[in-house]
Amino acid sequence: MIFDVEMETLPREDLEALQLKRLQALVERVYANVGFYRQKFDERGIKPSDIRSLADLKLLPFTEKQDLRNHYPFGLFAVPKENVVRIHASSGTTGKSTVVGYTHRDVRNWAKLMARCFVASGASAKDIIHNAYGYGLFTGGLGAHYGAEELGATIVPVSGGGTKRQVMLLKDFGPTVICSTPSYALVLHEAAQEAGFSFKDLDLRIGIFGAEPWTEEMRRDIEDKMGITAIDIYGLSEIMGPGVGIECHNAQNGLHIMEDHFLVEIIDPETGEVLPPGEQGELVITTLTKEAQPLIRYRTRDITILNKVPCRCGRTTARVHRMMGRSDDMLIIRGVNVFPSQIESILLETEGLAPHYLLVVKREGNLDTLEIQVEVDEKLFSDEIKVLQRIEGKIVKNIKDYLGVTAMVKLVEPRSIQRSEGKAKRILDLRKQN
Ligand code: DLL
Repeated sequence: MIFDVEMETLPREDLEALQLKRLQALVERVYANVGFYRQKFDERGIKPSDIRSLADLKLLPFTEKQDLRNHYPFGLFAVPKENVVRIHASSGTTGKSTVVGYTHRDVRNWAKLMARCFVASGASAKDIIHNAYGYGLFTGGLGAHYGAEELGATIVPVSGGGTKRQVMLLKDFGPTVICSTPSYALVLHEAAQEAGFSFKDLDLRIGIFGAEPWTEEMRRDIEDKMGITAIDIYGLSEIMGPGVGIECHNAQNGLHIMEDHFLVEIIDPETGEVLPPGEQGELVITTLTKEAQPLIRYRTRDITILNKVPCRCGRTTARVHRMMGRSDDMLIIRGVNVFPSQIESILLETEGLAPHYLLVVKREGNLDTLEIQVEVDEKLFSDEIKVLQRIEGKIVKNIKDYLGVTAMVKLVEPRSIQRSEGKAKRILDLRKQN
């Protein structure tokens, strides 16, 4: 099923005509109303009327997270403050948080896009949705909440945390859909097992997971353990929140971008040059319809690949590969670039390991070292030391063979790695603390 048949299946020609119309209106709007953009355009000698085709997008300047910080909190609003009905903000672990505003129409559009997402995932108005994304300044909770209501489904607004209670509600309310980070879904499943049951004993059939990187191997692990279809959902607060893109349950192969609202490009993160479909690079997004805080060519830092091949689900929208990492999370270990997701794939292909790990990066002298702490499952834990050593050796070898990096591997006890109720913290970079 498709929620907005007209928009999600527009012939590409019509979609691109709509995108151009919206882009031209956007450029006019930001030039007239946002000092930051007017100045950037003037510096480059660009006038809104210079945007005559979608290809002219490349004339426009990029927007970076730092630009939002420099204009903290409301400096990039394109409407008077009284027209803003909602504020969200990112947690700001690496500096001041970034703030986002929404008009009434922005909130309505977001709800509709999230309703599209639910339907793409295989859900319908008949479903009960357990929403374990955090409510509050984080966009996950309220984003999924409004979308579920727009669809007419039943939403259970549990938010993150209170794990034992969540497990009870999963049993008592019989939700058919769960929304959370993939890592928190694993925490909930673990807690269910402690309470004596498995997700497989419940009515759950779909998990809508995002807000943090995860891999195909993690998907398989989750689907096997929980007996559900695990769907990848992408978004970021600066652009809107969850719902910028989602996989369809028909193909589970790439995330459909809501292209009537977001114009996407893939660029070379070093040079800024636009790359063709099929090439890996940084995702850049222009918001075509946002009123309160539109962004032009926002550099997400997320690494992916654009795919314009039509999907068998019938949607005509372009897809992006599941996020392969963030350019700022890429570890450079003795000159070799590694994404945490590549390590996750290798770990989860190794039998006997649990999907909980921590990558500890240190500098010893002038050399970077990588230690991988990974939990073993209960069964393996009771095995002989020799067996454990053999597994450590196997992981070290696979990481060297596939990624070209020498790592130390430390198998740790079940449940010894810290669990998170939202986004998992998987990298401890001790180099940054000195
Ligand atoms: O995480 C919005 C969201 C909520 C998305 C719920 C999906 C579900 P931020 O907190 O601003 O917003 O973080 C955005 O999280 O740039 C990515 O690096 C990462 N991210 C989000 N979804 C995925 C995903 C929300 N499916 C940042 N796969 C983004 C990998 C993801 N990374």
